[in-house]
Amino acid sequence: MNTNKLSASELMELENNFGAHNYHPLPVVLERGEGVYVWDVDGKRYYDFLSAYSAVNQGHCHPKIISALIEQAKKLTLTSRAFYNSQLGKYEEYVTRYFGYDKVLPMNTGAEAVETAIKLCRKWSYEKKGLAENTAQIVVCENNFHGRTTTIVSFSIDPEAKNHYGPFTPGFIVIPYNNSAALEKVLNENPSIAGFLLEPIQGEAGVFVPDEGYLKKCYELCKQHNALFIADEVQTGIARTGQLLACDYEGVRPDILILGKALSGGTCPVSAVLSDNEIMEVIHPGQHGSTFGGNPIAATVAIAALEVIKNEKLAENAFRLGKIFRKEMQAYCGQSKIASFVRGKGLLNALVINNQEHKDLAWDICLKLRENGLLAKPTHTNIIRFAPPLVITEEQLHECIGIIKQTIQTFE
Ligand code: IF1
Repeated sequence: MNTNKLSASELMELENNFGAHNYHPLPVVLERGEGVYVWDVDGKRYYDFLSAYSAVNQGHCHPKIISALIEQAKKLTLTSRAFYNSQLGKYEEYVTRYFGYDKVLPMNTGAEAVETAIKLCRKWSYEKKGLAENTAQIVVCENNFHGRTTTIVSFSIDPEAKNHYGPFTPGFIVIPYNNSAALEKVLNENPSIAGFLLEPIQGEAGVFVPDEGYLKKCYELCKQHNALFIADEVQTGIARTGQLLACDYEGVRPDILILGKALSGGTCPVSAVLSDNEIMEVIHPGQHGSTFGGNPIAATVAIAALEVIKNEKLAENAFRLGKIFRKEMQAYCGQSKIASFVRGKGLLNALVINNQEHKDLAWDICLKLRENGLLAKPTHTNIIRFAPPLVITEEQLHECIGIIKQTIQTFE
């Protein structure tokens, strides 16, 4: 087949025919991106309000990140960790100082970093806390999303993500989110708790923001019971919520911090697990690793991606513009029959749609938004996530708010 000049529908058909059907994408075929914009194969331009699930916080194809990627790609791409490479040490020093930890363990995807954190926590609990072998329990929350591996879906409560993938990994206790009393109870009743793993804001659950004080209270409870507080900031981290980390809002410094997505500005899979020596030193040569983890391209690109966050004050921008977005959208919701309310922090926001009379309303709104030049994706049938690249300007944001309001208006 001549793959030079295929139409959008031909390209979608190819994916449909030759790719596994593990996604249901919005019908738009993208071929180019720059900053807050993406273009489809017909040259139509859109505002990207998904940002590859927060992997492109720095904007599409940020010139500084792309330049770092290209320059390093021309020199050395992969050595494996059987040898040292010229970039990894510099990155490890940079990222640990940046987030304030002793050490980093580099991986690739978010799920791998979560797996790494689980292994680290378990090993720490046997070697430092003194739990009996194979008894460690990790507490997690209902409606969590931490990735797709067999162990991670073992403690999911979403049947879509979990069903028919068993048998499942034991060693996890699920408690309600945003309920520190539930954590206190489980810590009091069970002496084998190694740690508590949570998202500081639940992303997949529909941008569910816990009550103020929840993270701090949970952190304190973990300290009282010598359990590790493990924050999955794969989605919330790296300026998305208006602070460098969502945990920063409550002055909580996780014992183990998990990062991914925007760590590479969306150029290649780069994830990281950060902790202090007391924890990280339980892992010795041969006990954990990855062929690609810590590769020279990842190391170089991650420094550039983190520099952009600081230099362009993206956390500050997300904080300020997020307030404007929620204020404007909340005002709209006040006089709307179908837009119920908006929630979120920084530029991680969700609009809850009343779909009682029209089940596919959120999907249909997203199709209309696409027509009107803005890309967003519904989740859980009635929630639309709005998460533009953090380089968006106030003027652009106002234009986008206009598009969103105008679009929803046509469904009222
Ligand atoms: C998919 C949502 C976002 C994550 C947290 C770890 C990972 C993720 C907090 C794993 C990944 C994704 C993956 C993506 C959809 C997505 C998502 F819709 F499910 F909720 F971002 F909003 N921890 N999140 O959110 O990272 O292994 O994918 O690199 O299609 O599964 P990964």
